[in-house]
Amino acid sequence: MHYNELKDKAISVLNNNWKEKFSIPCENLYPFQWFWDSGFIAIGLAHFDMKKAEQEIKTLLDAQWGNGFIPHIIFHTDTDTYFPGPDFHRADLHPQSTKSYKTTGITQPPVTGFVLQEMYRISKNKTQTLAFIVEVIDKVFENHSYFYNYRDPNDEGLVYIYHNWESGTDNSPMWDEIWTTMNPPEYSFKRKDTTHIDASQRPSNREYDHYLYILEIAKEHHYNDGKIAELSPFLVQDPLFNALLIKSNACLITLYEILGGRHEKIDQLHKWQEKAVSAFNNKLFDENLGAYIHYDLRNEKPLKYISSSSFAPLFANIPTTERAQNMVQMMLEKFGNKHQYLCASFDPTSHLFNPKKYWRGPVWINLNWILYKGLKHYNFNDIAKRIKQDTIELIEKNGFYEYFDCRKAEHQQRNAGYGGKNFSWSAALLLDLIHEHSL
Ligand code: 9WN
Repeated sequence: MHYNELKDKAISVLNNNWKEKFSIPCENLYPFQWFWDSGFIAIGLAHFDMKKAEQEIKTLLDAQWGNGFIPHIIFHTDTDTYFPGPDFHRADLHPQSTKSYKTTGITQPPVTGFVLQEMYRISKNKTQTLAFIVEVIDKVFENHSYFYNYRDPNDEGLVYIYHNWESGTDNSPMWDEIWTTMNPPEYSFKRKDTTHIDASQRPSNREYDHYLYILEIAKEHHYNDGKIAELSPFLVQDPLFNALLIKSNACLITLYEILGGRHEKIDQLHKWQEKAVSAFNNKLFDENLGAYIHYDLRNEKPLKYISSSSFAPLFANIPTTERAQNMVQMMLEKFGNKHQYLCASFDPTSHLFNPKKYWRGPVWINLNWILYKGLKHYNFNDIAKRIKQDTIELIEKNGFYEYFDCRKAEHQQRNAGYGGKNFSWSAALLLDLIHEHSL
C-alpha cells in the first residue's frame, strides 16, 4: 500500500471518531474522551486539521479540577455501554471536582506538555499555534503542580499512581504481585468490554474485582489524596508515567521560553526536573536487570520486571548515553529477535508474557511511537528505523487495531490485530510517523 492510501485511511478513522469537540478512542468499546488518548490523537489531528487538534486539548483541559487534576475519562454522553461509568466512579465526591462534566477520579499519564510541543513542531502557522498555547499552557503547569504537590508524599521527585488504570498499561503482569497483597470482595457487576471484544484479550473478572476495590477505597475517602496515599493498597512509582511527566516538564520549559517572561514558572519547572531526573536514575534503575523498573511504594519494594515502559526514559532524555546503549542492547536481545515485531509490551522471555492479551505482551502503537522518538533522540537510528517500519507494517497488514501480536508468524495466515478496531491513537501516531520521510 502506498503511504498516501494509508494516510487517507488514518484520516478517515480520526474523522469518524471525532465527536464535535473531542475524540473517542474507538466506537463501542470506548465511547468517551480519555486523557492520554486525547493527547496522542491531537498529534495526529495536527497534521491535517489544527483547529480540531486545539479543540481536543481545550475540551480535555476544560474538565480539569480546581486542584489541577485531570481525570482519565470525561463522560460526555450518557451511554451505559461502558463499565464502570460515572455512577460507579462518583468523582463528584471530591470537593474540587469539575461541576461541568462527569468524570473519573483517577488520572492517566501526563502527556499534555509534550503534546503541545509536538503541535507547535507540526504547525505551519506558528504564530497562531502560539496563541493557542498561551491559552492553555498554564493549565498544564497546574496539572504538574498537582502531581508534585499531591502525588509525592515523601518529597522524592517521583509521583505515584494509585490505580492500574492510571498507568495506561492497565493489565500489565507488573501488577500481579500487588494483586496477591489484596483480597477484594467478589463484586457483582456487568462487564461491557467483553460484549464487544473476545474475553481472552481482556482482563479477567477477578482482576476487575481488584480494580473496583481500589476505587471503592478512594470513594470512601472522597478521593482525598492524603488518605489515598495512606490507605490505597495500590501505590506505585511507574517509570512510564514519570518519564512522560519529565518529558512534559522539559517541553513546558521550552514553550515558556519561546513565549518569554514567566520566569517563576520556568524556575519551578527546572527545580522539579532536576530532582525528578536524579531520583528516577537512582531509584528506578535496577543494576542487575540493567533496566528501569516500577517501584511498589505501598509495599516498599521494586517490581523486577522488564516491559516496554522500561525503555520510555529514552524519550525523556533520562539515561546517560552509556546506560542508553546497554538498554538498547537488552531491548534487542529480549524483545528484538527476528521472529518478532518490536516492541512487545512485556518481556517476551518471561513466563508471564501473553502475546494476545491486552497489556501482557502485544505491541501498542503509542508505546512504539514513544520508543521511536526516544531511540532517535539518542541516535540509535537503525533500531529506531526498525520500530517505525514494524509499526507501519503491523497497521498495513491488519488495520488500525488497538494492539497487535508481536509474533510475525501469527500474521502470516490471519489477522493478528486485537482489541478495538479503527482505534484513534493508532491512526494518529501512524500519521505522525509517516509524515517524517527520513528514517
Ligand atoms: C480503562 C482508552 C483506554 C486507554 C488505556 C487502555 C484502555 C480502559 C479500559 O483503553 O483502558 O481506562 O477500559 O480497558 O488500557 O491505555 O487509554 O483507549
